[in-house]
Amino acid sequence: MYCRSNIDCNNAIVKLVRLIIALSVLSICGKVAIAADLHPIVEVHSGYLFGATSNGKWMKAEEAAKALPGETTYRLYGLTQSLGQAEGGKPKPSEEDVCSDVLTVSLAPKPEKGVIALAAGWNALPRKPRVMDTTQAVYVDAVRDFLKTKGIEQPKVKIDNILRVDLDGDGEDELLISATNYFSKDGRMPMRSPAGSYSMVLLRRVVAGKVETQLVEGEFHPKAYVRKEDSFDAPNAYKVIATLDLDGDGKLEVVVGSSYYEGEAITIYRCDPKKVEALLSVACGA
Ligand SMILES: [Ca+2]
Ligand SMILES: [Ca+2]
Repeated sequence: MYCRSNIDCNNAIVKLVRLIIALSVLSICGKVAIAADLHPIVEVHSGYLFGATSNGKWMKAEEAAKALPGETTYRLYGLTQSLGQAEGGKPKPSEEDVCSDVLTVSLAPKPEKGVIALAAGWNALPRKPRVMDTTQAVYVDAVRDFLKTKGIEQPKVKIDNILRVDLDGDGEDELLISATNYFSKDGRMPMRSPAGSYSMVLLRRVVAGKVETQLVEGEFHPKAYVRKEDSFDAPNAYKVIATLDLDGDGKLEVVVGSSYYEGEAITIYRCDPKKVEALLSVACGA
Protein backbone atom coordinates (compact mmCIF):
# COMPACT_ATOMS: atom_id res chain seq x y z
CA MET A 1 0.00 0.00 0.00
CA TYR A 2 1.31 3.50 -0.89
CA CYS A 3 0.72 6.19 1.78
CA ARG A 4 1.80 9.80 1.73
CA SER A 5 1.74 10.06 5.55
CA ASN A 6 1.07 7.87 8.60
CA ILE A 7 -2.43 9.36 9.07
CA ASP A 8 -3.34 8.70 5.42
CA CYS A 9 -2.00 5.22 5.79
CA ASN A 10 -4.02 4.48 8.96
CA ASN A 11 -7.20 5.74 7.27
CA ALA A 12 -6.56 3.55 4.29
CA ILE A 13 -6.01 0.52 6.54
CA VAL A 14 -9.23 1.23 8.48
CA LYS A 15 -11.15 1.46 5.18
CA LEU A 16 -9.60 -1.76 3.95
CA VAL A 17 -10.49 -3.59 7.18
CA ARG A 18 -14.08 -2.30 6.96
CA LEU A 19 -14.30 -3.50 3.39
CA ILE A 20 -13.02 -6.95 4.34
CA ILE A 21 -15.52 -7.21 7.23
CA ALA A 22 -18.35 -6.09 4.90
CA LEU A 23 -17.35 -8.69 2.31
CA SER A 24 -17.14 -11.49 4.91
CA VAL A 25 -20.60 -10.61 6.28
CA LEU A 26 -21.94 -10.70 2.71
CA SER A 27 -20.41 -14.07 2.01
CA ILE A 28 -21.67 -15.57 5.32
CA CYS A 29 -25.21 -14.30 4.54
CA GLY A 30 -24.88 -15.72 1.04
CA LYS A 31 -23.97 -19.17 2.40
CA VAL A 32 -26.86 -19.19 4.88
CA ALA A 33 -29.31 -18.22 2.12
CA ILE A 34 -28.07 -21.09 -0.09
CA ALA A 35 -28.10 -23.65 2.74
CA ALA A 36 -31.63 -22.73 3.85
CA ASP A 37 -33.05 -23.65 0.47
CA LEU A 38 -30.90 -26.70 -0.20
CA HIS A 39 -32.66 -30.01 0.40
CA PRO A 40 -30.22 -32.94 0.20
CA ILE A 41 -31.55 -36.46 -0.50
CA VAL A 42 -29.80 -39.55 0.92
CA GLU A 43 -30.46 -43.30 0.65
CA VAL A 44 -30.82 -44.48 4.24
CA HIS A 45 -29.07 -47.88 4.24
CA SER A 46 -26.03 -47.06 2.10
CA GLY A 47 -25.86 -43.36 2.98
CA TYR A 48 -25.39 -42.54 -0.74
CA LEU A 49 -26.06 -38.90 -1.54
CA PHE A 50 -28.33 -38.53 -4.59
CA GLY A 51 -27.98 -34.77 -4.72
CA ALA A 52 -30.46 -32.13 -3.65
CA THR A 53 -33.38 -29.99 -4.68
CA SER A 54 -33.26 -26.23 -4.44
CA ASN A 55 -36.20 -24.00 -5.40
CA GLY A 56 -37.67 -26.90 -7.36
CA LYS A 57 -34.43 -27.51 -9.30
CA TRP A 58 -32.57 -30.82 -9.14
CA MET A 59 -28.87 -30.71 -8.25
CA LYS A 60 -26.29 -33.48 -8.64
CA ALA A 61 -24.38 -34.87 -5.65
CA GLU A 62 -21.03 -33.08 -6.22
CA GLU A 63 -22.68 -29.68 -6.52
CA ALA A 64 -24.97 -30.31 -3.54
CA ALA A 65 -22.07 -31.51 -1.35
CA LYS A 66 -20.14 -28.25 -1.90
CA ALA A 67 -23.03 -26.21 -0.53
CA LEU A 68 -23.87 -28.50 2.40
CA PRO A 69 -23.01 -27.45 5.96
CA GLY A 70 -21.25 -29.89 8.31
CA GLU A 71 -24.30 -31.30 10.08
CA THR A 72 -27.78 -31.53 8.59
CA THR A 73 -31.04 -32.71 10.14
CA TYR A 74 -32.97 -35.07 7.87
CA ARG A 75 -36.48 -36.48 7.94
CA LEU A 76 -36.64 -40.22 7.30
CA TYR A 77 -39.19 -41.94 5.09
CA GLY A 78 -40.02 -45.55 4.29
CA LEU A 79 -42.37 -46.89 1.63
CA THR A 80 -45.57 -46.27 3.62
CA GLN A 81 -44.51 -44.26 6.68
CA SER A 82 -42.53 -41.35 8.09
CA LEU A 83 -39.82 -42.49 10.50
CA GLY A 84 -38.80 -39.37 12.41
CA GLN A 85 -35.52 -37.52 12.17
CA ALA A 86 -31.82 -38.30 11.82
CA GLU A 87 -28.63 -36.29 11.95
CA GLY A 88 -26.39 -36.49 8.90
CA GLY A 89 -22.69 -35.63 8.64
CA LYS A 90 -20.89 -33.81 5.86
CA PRO A 91 -20.80 -35.80 2.60
CA LYS A 92 -17.56 -37.70 1.99
CA PRO A 93 -16.39 -40.26 -0.58
CA SER A 94 -17.54 -43.82 0.04
CA GLU A 95 -15.10 -46.10 1.87
CA GLU A 96 -16.07 -49.05 -0.32
CA ASP A 97 -13.44 -49.57 -3.04
CA VAL A 98 -15.88 -50.29 -5.86
CA CYS A 99 -17.81 -47.07 -5.36
CA SER A 100 -15.24 -44.54 -4.18
CA ASP A 101 -16.74 -42.00 -6.59
CA VAL A 102 -20.03 -42.03 -4.67
CA LEU A 103 -20.54 -39.44 -1.94
CA THR A 104 -21.99 -40.75 1.32
CA VAL A 105 -23.59 -39.18 4.39
CA SER A 106 -23.39 -40.91 7.77
CA LEU A 107 -26.90 -40.95 9.29
CA ALA A 108 -27.93 -41.63 12.89
CA PRO A 109 -30.29 -43.26 13.62
CA LYS A 110 -30.90 -45.56 10.63
CA PRO A 111 -34.23 -47.35 11.12
CA GLU A 112 -34.56 -50.64 9.26
CA LYS A 113 -37.63 -49.53 7.28
CA GLY A 114 -36.01 -46.24 6.24
CA VAL A 115 -35.52 -45.72 2.49
CA ILE A 116 -34.92 -42.02 1.88
CA ALA A 117 -33.65 -39.20 4.11
CA LEU A 118 -34.61 -35.69 3.01
CA ALA A 119 -33.65 -32.41 4.68
CA ALA A 120 -36.80 -30.36 4.10
CA GLY A 121 -39.62 -28.83 6.13
CA TRP A 122 -42.48 -30.13 3.97
CA ASN A 123 -44.06 -33.55 4.38
CA ALA A 124 -42.62 -35.67 1.54
CA LEU A 125 -45.26 -38.37 2.12
CA PRO A 126 -48.55 -36.43 1.86
CA ARG A 127 -50.31 -39.45 0.29
CA LYS A 128 -49.25 -42.93 1.40
CA PRO A 129 -49.13 -45.77 -1.10
CA ARG A 130 -51.30 -48.81 -0.36
CA VAL A 131 -49.85 -52.25 -0.99
CA MET A 132 -52.25 -54.25 -3.19
CA ASP A 133 -52.86 -57.95 -3.82
CA THR A 134 -50.50 -59.08 -6.61
CA THR A 135 -52.73 -61.93 -7.80
CA GLN A 136 -55.69 -59.87 -9.11
CA ALA A 137 -56.47 -61.03 -12.64
CA VAL A 138 -56.81 -57.53 -14.07
CA TYR A 139 -53.20 -56.68 -13.14
CA VAL A 140 -51.77 -60.05 -14.13
CA ASP A 141 -53.45 -59.58 -17.54
CA ALA A 142 -52.10 -56.03 -17.84
CA VAL A 143 -48.54 -57.24 -17.17
CA ARG A 144 -48.92 -60.13 -19.64
CA ASP A 145 -50.25 -57.82 -22.37
CA PHE A 146 -47.40 -55.37 -21.85
CA LEU A 147 -44.74 -58.12 -22.00
CA LYS A 148 -46.19 -59.31 -25.32
CA THR A 149 -45.63 -55.83 -26.76
CA LYS A 150 -41.93 -56.28 -25.83
CA GLY A 151 -41.57 -59.49 -27.85
CA ILE A 152 -42.10 -62.01 -25.04
CA GLU A 153 -44.69 -64.28 -26.64
CA GLN A 154 -45.70 -66.48 -23.69
CA PRO A 155 -44.95 -64.40 -20.62
CA LYS A 156 -44.59 -66.03 -17.23
CA VAL A 157 -46.08 -63.25 -15.10
CA LYS A 158 -44.47 -62.73 -11.69
CA ILE A 159 -45.50 -59.56 -9.86
CA ASP A 160 -43.36 -58.43 -6.90
CA ASN A 161 -45.56 -55.63 -5.66
CA ILE A 162 -48.43 -53.34 -6.63
CA LEU A 163 -48.77 -49.91 -5.07
CA ARG A 164 -51.82 -47.69 -5.32
CA VAL A 165 -51.20 -43.99 -4.76
CA ASP A 166 -52.31 -40.63 -6.16
CA LEU A 167 -48.97 -39.43 -7.55
CA ASP A 168 -50.06 -36.05 -8.91
CA GLY A 169 -52.70 -35.22 -6.27
CA ASP A 170 -55.63 -34.88 -8.70
CA GLY A 171 -57.85 -37.20 -6.61
CA GLU A 172 -57.41 -40.18 -8.96
CA ASP A 173 -55.14 -43.05 -7.84
CA GLU A 174 -52.29 -44.30 -10.00
CA LEU A 175 -50.98 -47.86 -9.89
CA LEU A 176 -47.31 -48.89 -9.83
CA ILE A 177 -46.58 -52.51 -10.70
CA SER A 178 -43.13 -54.02 -10.15
CA ALA A 179 -42.71 -57.35 -11.96
CA THR A 180 -39.57 -59.47 -12.39
CA ASN A 181 -38.93 -62.99 -13.63
CA TYR A 182 -35.40 -64.32 -14.25
CA PHE A 183 -36.48 -67.90 -13.49
CA SER A 184 -33.92 -68.26 -10.71
CA LYS A 185 -34.94 -70.75 -8.05
CA ASP A 186 -33.35 -69.04 -5.07
CA GLY A 187 -34.46 -65.53 -6.08
CA ARG A 188 -30.87 -64.47 -6.71
CA MET A 189 -29.92 -62.49 -9.77
CA PRO A 190 -28.36 -64.54 -12.58
CA MET A 191 -25.26 -63.36 -14.46
CA ARG A 192 -27.03 -63.75 -17.82
CA SER A 193 -30.64 -63.38 -18.90
CA PRO A 194 -32.61 -66.52 -19.86
CA ALA A 195 -35.15 -66.50 -22.75
CA GLY A 196 -38.44 -64.82 -21.85
CA SER A 197 -37.01 -63.10 -18.75
CA TYR A 198 -37.75 -59.51 -17.81
CA SER A 199 -37.94 -56.94 -15.06
CA MET A 200 -39.96 -53.74 -15.09
CA VAL A 201 -41.90 -51.08 -13.27
CA LEU A 202 -45.20 -50.14 -14.94
CA LEU A 203 -47.36 -47.13 -14.18
CA ARG A 204 -51.09 -47.34 -14.91
CA ARG A 205 -53.20 -44.22 -14.77
CA VAL A 206 -56.51 -42.97 -16.07
CA VAL A 207 -56.17 -40.25 -18.70
CA ALA A 208 -59.44 -38.78 -20.01
CA GLY A 209 -61.40 -41.80 -18.79
CA LYS A 210 -59.02 -44.33 -20.36
CA VAL A 211 -56.41 -46.51 -18.64
CA GLU A 212 -52.90 -45.85 -19.96
CA THR A 213 -49.80 -47.91 -19.23
CA GLN A 214 -46.34 -46.33 -19.07
CA LEU A 215 -42.99 -48.04 -18.59
CA VAL A 216 -41.03 -46.33 -15.80
CA GLU A 217 -37.95 -48.55 -16.06
CA GLY A 218 -37.36 -52.06 -17.33
CA GLU A 219 -35.61 -54.57 -19.55
CA PHE A 220 -36.91 -57.45 -21.66
CA HIS A 221 -35.11 -60.53 -22.92
CA PRO A 222 -37.25 -62.43 -25.47
CA LYS A 223 -34.19 -64.52 -26.40
CA ALA A 224 -31.55 -66.06 -24.17
CA TYR A 225 -28.35 -64.05 -23.97
CA VAL A 226 -25.60 -65.34 -26.25
CA ARG A 227 -22.14 -64.53 -25.00
CA LYS A 228 -20.10 -62.43 -27.38
CA GLU A 229 -16.59 -61.11 -27.09
CA ASP A 230 -16.15 -58.24 -24.60
CA SER A 231 -19.84 -58.07 -23.90
CA PHE A 232 -21.43 -57.93 -20.51
CA ASP A 233 -25.03 -58.67 -19.74
CA ALA A 234 -25.89 -58.88 -16.09
CA PRO A 235 -29.66 -58.38 -15.98
CA ASN A 236 -31.25 -55.98 -13.49
CA ALA A 237 -34.27 -56.41 -11.22
CA TYR A 238 -36.31 -53.22 -10.75
CA LYS A 239 -38.68 -52.43 -7.91
CA VAL A 240 -40.45 -49.34 -6.54
CA ILE A 241 -39.04 -48.67 -3.07
CA ALA A 242 -40.66 -45.29 -2.30
CA THR A 243 -43.04 -42.63 -3.63
CA LEU A 244 -42.10 -39.25 -2.17
CA ASP A 245 -42.38 -35.54 -2.94
CA LEU A 246 -38.67 -34.71 -2.94
CA ASP A 247 -38.85 -31.22 -4.48
CA GLY A 248 -41.89 -29.87 -2.60
CA ASP A 249 -44.19 -29.34 -5.62
CA GLY A 250 -46.95 -31.56 -4.18
CA LYS A 251 -46.42 -34.34 -6.74
CA LEU A 252 -44.78 -37.61 -5.73
CA GLU A 253 -41.62 -38.81 -7.43
CA VAL A 254 -41.10 -42.55 -7.87
CA VAL A 255 -37.94 -44.10 -6.39
CA VAL A 256 -36.87 -47.30 -8.17
CA GLY A 257 -34.22 -49.65 -6.81
CA SER A 258 -32.40 -51.95 -9.21
CA SER A 259 -29.99 -54.74 -8.46
CA TYR A 260 -27.86 -57.14 -10.46
CA TYR A 261 -25.63 -59.98 -9.37
CA GLU A 262 -22.91 -57.74 -8.00
CA GLY A 263 -24.27 -54.24 -7.68
CA GLU A 264 -27.17 -51.92 -7.19
CA ALA A 265 -28.55 -48.58 -8.33
CA ILE A 266 -31.39 -46.34 -7.20
CA THR A 267 -33.05 -43.77 -9.44
CA ILE A 268 -35.58 -41.02 -8.75
CA TYR A 269 -38.16 -40.56 -11.53
CA ARG A 270 -40.63 -37.83 -12.31
CA CYS A 271 -43.65 -39.51 -13.92
CA ASP A 272 -45.76 -37.07 -15.91
CA PRO A 273 -48.49 -38.48 -18.17
CA LYS A 274 -46.50 -37.50 -21.27
CA LYS A 275 -43.00 -38.31 -20.07
CA VAL A 276 -41.07 -40.35 -17.52
CA GLU A 277 -37.81 -38.64 -16.63
CA ALA A 278 -34.86 -39.86 -14.50
CA LEU A 279 -33.89 -36.98 -12.19
CA LEU A 280 -31.12 -38.27 -9.90
CA SER A 281 -29.42 -41.61 -9.53
CA VAL A 282 -26.85 -43.35 -7.31
CA ALA A 283 -25.06 -46.54 -8.26
CA CYS A 284 -22.42 -48.81 -6.85
CA GLY A 285 -21.08 -51.97 -8.38
CA ALA A 286 -18.16 -53.70 -10.00
CA1 LIG B 1 -53.55 -39.02 -9.84
CA1 LIG C 1 -42.38 -33.60 -6.38
